[in-house]
Amino acid sequence: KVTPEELHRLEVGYKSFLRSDSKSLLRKYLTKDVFDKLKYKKTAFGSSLLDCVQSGFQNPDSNVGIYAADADSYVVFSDIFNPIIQDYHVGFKQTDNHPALDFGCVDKVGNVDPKGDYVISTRVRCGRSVEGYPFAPSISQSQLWELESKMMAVLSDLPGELKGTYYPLSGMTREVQQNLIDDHFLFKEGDRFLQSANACRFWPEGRGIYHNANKTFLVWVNEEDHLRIISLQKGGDLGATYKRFVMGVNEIEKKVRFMRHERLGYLTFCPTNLGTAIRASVHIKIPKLASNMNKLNEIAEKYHLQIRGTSGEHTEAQGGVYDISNKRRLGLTEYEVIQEMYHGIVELIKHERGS
Ligand code: ADP
Ligand code: CIR
Repeated sequence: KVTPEELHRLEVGYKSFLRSDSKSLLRKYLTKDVFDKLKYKKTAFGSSLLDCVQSGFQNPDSNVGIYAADADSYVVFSDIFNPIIQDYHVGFKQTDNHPALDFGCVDKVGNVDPKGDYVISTRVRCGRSVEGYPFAPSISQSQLWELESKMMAVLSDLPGELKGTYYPLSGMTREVQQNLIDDHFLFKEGDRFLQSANACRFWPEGRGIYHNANKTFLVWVNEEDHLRIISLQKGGDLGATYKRFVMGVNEIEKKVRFMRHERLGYLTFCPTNLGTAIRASVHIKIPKLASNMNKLNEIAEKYHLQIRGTSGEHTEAQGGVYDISNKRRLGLTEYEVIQEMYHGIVELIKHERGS
């Protein structure tokens, strides 16, 4: 049961949230009716509404503002998750089901910028949660260590091009860590959205990064999600990047069971990552479009693209370099996600060229 103290903190938090100028999806959909209906509820794992919304309450500049404190939160607090999911993933309704996994024909995916005029690098990543382990706010220190060792064993067995080394965050020098972050390989530290969601407990214990020798295949362990599986390379060859990504995911899935929900697909901590959990992005220089942000935003909306800064979400573009990716991940297959991103980036480049 929700204790009187928890209820009090929720009420106080909600009141000040309503006074903020937040433009988050949480602000849009957490009406008084929804709030009053959900404020007494708890999940089977003991999480409350506050555990899901405290990040959005404490960071009114959130885009979304909610995380699933545990897998059951998507069900118990569906009155707030469903409208946010429908809005973010552009039309995925409460009655819709996410399609079955379908990577499609990886050899059919092309280069978004064959002449190499605009795209600096291409990256495809997915989030995965591992069966039997709670999400970040509830995972214990020993579970973090256990999951890390399990993943170290799995990763040390990867074949061919995927072969690499695991580097734990604890014990890593500041300099090595910062270089990996600056080169866009490693997750950043101290993300205030994750911290206030209670997702950084025991940091840096149990966290780490695996990568192959030329850093084109990477796996993040126990950051926002249990796993982030990443393929990254210079230039615009989405096909090659995607092919390596699919190979990596398939190899890992031979040894690890991922959490999957009948309606929502792969389960992740943040509702924006549900479904395929794929974000396919380019680092791209588009100076003409960038000088007309209204136009750029209009094109992004039309093709369901999301624009981020050079160092990822909640950062600014440096030197005119934007991170542009698919926005939707739920309600379409893996192959469709990649096609959507491919098509969007090609159109964007057409506009930049002015043809
Ligand atoms: P996510 O893991 O959800 O994609 P971020 O937006 O924080 O999260 O990005 C993680 C890192 O990946 C950042 O350092 C970002 O700059 C880098 N990144 C994303 N897309 C690309 C890309 N196409 N090329 C190079 N680095 C990229
Ligand atoms: C936010 O709401 O801004 C953070 N909690 C991060 C949400 C994930 N962002 C996204 O747009 N994919």
